[in-house]
Amino acid sequence: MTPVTTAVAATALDIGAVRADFLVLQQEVNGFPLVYLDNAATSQKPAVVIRALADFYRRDNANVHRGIHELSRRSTEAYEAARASMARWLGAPAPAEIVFTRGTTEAINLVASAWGYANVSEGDEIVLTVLEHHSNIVPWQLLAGRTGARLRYLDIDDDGRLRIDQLGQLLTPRTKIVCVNHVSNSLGTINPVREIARRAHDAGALLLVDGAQAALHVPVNVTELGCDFYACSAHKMCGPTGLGALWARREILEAMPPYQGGGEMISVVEKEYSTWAAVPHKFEAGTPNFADTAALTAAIEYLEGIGRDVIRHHEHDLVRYAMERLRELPGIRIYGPSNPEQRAGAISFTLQDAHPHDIATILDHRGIAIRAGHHCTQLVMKRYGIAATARASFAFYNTREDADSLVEGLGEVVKIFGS
Ligand code: C6P
Repeated sequence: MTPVTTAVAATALDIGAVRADFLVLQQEVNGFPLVYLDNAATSQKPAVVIRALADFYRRDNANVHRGIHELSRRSTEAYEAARASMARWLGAPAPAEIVFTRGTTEAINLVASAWGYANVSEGDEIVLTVLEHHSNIVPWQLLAGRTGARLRYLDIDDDGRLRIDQLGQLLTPRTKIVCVNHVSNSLGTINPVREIARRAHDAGALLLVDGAQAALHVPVNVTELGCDFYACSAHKMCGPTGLGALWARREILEAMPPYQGGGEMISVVEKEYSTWAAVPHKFEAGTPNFADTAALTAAIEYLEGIGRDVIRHHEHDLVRYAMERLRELPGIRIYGPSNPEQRAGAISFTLQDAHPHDIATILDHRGIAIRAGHHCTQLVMKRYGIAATARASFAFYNTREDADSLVEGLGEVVKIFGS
């Protein structure tokens, strides 16, 4: 008899209760129960998050840090509580090291602009990887274009894993920063961030981690990872859209010039110059997204209630199961690590000669939502010599039955396009 270990028992997810929290999942699309497998694009929101947003507007709505009145006090408290929640979720040493942004994209642009222009000059090198989302490429191209810095790229192997062996040759005394995603949005690869941090630091460079696809799916602790910057988006972790966070080590934030100018980020304004507010407010010009931060706290508390290890365990089981089932389809090619241990929720594939958009359309007719295209990772597509993939991406509220529906729907694709 196989003993049930307490570890496994402790990681069981009450999937029925969880799904009941996500009202959006309880609908039919095109006459079929919705199977939502587009979680890498955005996650769904549990009822507590939707309620928190509505409650904030109903009860507490006022601008933060400005008015000395009860509602403004509540709003400010909620805003700073969200910062503390995000710090806890990312394992950050202090809430003051969390800067709220519009999302991962803005967080990376903030670093490329504010840190970049102060620290990168002609002939310096920035190390990226071909596995990056465009959000972690284009801001660095803009910086390189304006400063004369050089971009260098770490490749991936055929299995979609970073060629860490190339780091020795790519890291030089001119390397200022290494930028890498924690989890790939198109291949699902979980990258060895800790090792990359060590190597970058040994070379005298900083490490920025794009955590957009990690924040919900794998345990994140920025202190243990040893990185210098970590960016993520609330909407990909059951929180609201239009909100994200940048974590950076305090001394780095303190040394950085502001990103944008405006209200909230100043200490004193004179005719010719201004001085800056303390970190993190120095980086939060203008009225912040205080209503959505209230909902973010609810999202983080909800996820903490389930438990990160429970989420990871459930998703890992789903990905392993989905990969096994997908491999039954004739002519399928799955991109990214063949070992599910090295993956988080996203599975990219092509199926015979069917165009990924046709695959997505046929699945949509059966109520199954996936994404098709280059997933804002054109360098990954180029690496494999393809234009697009179909991508099914799982979250903790998905089930093995969702994977079965996907495979059944793809069976229909094979029937239509099969040779
Ligand atoms: N990826 C996807 O379908 P924003 O848009 O700022 O919230 O996140 C940008 C971003 C940055 N890095 C990675 C690894 C990402 O996956 C994303 C967003 C979505 O894959 C939309 S393109």
